[in-house]
This record gives sequence, structure tokens and C-alpha cells, in this order.
Amino acid sequence: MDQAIEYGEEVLAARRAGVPIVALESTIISHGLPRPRNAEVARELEAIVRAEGACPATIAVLDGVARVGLGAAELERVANESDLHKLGRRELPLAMAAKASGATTVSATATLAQRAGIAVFSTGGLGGVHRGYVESFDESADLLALAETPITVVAAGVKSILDVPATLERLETLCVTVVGYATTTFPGFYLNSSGSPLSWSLDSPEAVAAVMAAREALGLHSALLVANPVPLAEQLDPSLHDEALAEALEGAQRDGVRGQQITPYLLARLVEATGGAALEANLAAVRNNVRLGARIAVAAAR
Ligand code: PSU
Ligand code: MN
Repeated sequence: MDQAIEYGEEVLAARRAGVPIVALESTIISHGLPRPRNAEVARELEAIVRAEGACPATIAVLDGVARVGLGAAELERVANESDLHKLGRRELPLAMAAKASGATTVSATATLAQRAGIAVFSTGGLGGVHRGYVESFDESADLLALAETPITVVAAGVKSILDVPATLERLETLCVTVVGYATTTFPGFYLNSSGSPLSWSLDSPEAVAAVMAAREALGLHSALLVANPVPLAEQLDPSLHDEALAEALEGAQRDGVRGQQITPYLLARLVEATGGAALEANLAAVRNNVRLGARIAVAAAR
């Protein structure tokens, strides 16, 4: 077994029993959601995976150890420690050598999950190309990592704080396979649709599993992104969304927020500006992705 990674007990038992495993990221818990709700959500997401007959593997780095599958106390640490690093793929060796602790973003989680032999990974929304990219050059490492990581990621598109059409162009350039789940438009994270059209759509976990098998047969190194929209009934009101986003983007400019801080900053401002409605829509999207990820993992294991 892989020396660079330590596995949680539940994950080891699932391996032995042939139960499919679904990877979950930790940055959404530590940096993406407010306390104390975040700890509750972390547990809830794991429970959703179990209810579908799969095993959750939340991924983080604790005291320099890359962990695939966290115990209850470790999950609490991720939710409650205030000085956790936000670790992208490039930060993994730094945190490990320094014996530091950090939550893993999509790029780092996908890297560790794939290395652990896990085929499916569920998250909220991917990082991507930021608005104003031509000046800031801010594009999430999530995109390049997915180009190089053969894994299936279930996400509600990319965060709507981003430049969505530009991100879709980059996903194409990077050879990331993108398919809508029961939709012909790319999801808008808090919104059911971003308005950008998609050429391909699937509507069952079995159909996704068939694409995974074809990908593997070809030996492709890039990821499959299953773009799963938040249900219409649970989306954020679109006009409230647009208003709050404009306000948050303005605030980021005024406060000079940039780099790794910009995503957590914008997500938090959106929650504030919508009186918590953005948080509910975000959680609805994540739950929906975690459920679908588990169903895909179960279908792929058959
Ligand atoms: N989706 C959420 N909340 C989050 C994130 C995604 O609903 O906090 C995190 C993910 O970990 C993603 C990261 O990989 O934001 C992207 O950060 P950046 O834009 O700095 O690359
Ligand atoms: Mn960035």
C-alpha cells in the first residue's frame, strides 16, 4: 500500500470488503463554510455516502500526514482548527515536510484520491478562471490538476464568482471531459444553470460509469467532470444572486483581496449579502453531488 498516505479505518475495511469509496474534499469544510455548521455538514456528507452503500473518504493533511479517510476526531479538527492551511496540489509536499496541517482543495484532493485508487470524488463547485483574469492571472490550480488526474469529479459546475464561459474554454483546452447530468446547460453552482450550453448530457449513474470505463480503456490521464446542477427548487433566487455577487466583487476590490483568500472571501460575502440563502443553496448543491458521486461509485463497481 502507498507509503505517502495513511488510510482511515473505515476506508481500509471498505477496501477489504470491496465497498466502493467516494473521496470528499476538506477545504469546503475548513475555509468554505461557517462554523459551527461546517462540522455538522462534514458528518452529514459522510452519512449521505454511507446511505447509498458506499464509503466516504474525507481527505486532509494532519500533522504532515496525508490522510484518506478521517476519524470523528480528525473531522472535528478540520472543522474547528483556525490556522489550517489551504492546500492545493503544489502545497502538499510543503505541508508534509513541515508536519503542518491543512485542508485540501479540489486539486490536492483529486491528486491524493487518485493516488489512493479512488475513482470518484464529490465536491461543491470547482475553482476556475477568475473574473478580471487578464489583469490578475488568477486561475485555480483545480483546472490543471484535473487535466492531469484520471478521476471522476462530481461538482455543481464552477463557483459562480468566476468567469464561467472562460473556465469552460479552459476545461476544453485542458482536455477535461465535461458532461451535464440531466442538463444541457452548465450548472451555475448556487444556480441551476449558468446559461452556458453543454454538448453532452447523461442521466443515470450507469451511463456515467460507462464513460468512466471507456476513459479507462483509452488510458486517458484527464478527469471526467460530471456537472450536476442544484435542483431548481433549492437554487438561490437568481436576482438575489446577481445583486449579492456584484456587491461581493466590489468588496473584494475595495479591500484588495486576492490570491488564495479571494475564494473564501467571496463565498463568505455572498452568504452575508443573501442573509444565509447562499449557504443553503451551496449545501443543497454539495449534498446533491455527494449523493450522485456515491451512486456513480456503486454503479462503477458493478
Ligand atoms: N466549493 C465550495 N466551497 C469551497 C471550494 C469549492 O463550495 O470552499 C474550494 C475548493 O476546495 C476549491 C477551492 O478547490 O475552493 C478553489 O480555490 P482557488 O480558487 O483558490 O483555487
Ligand atoms: Mn487563485
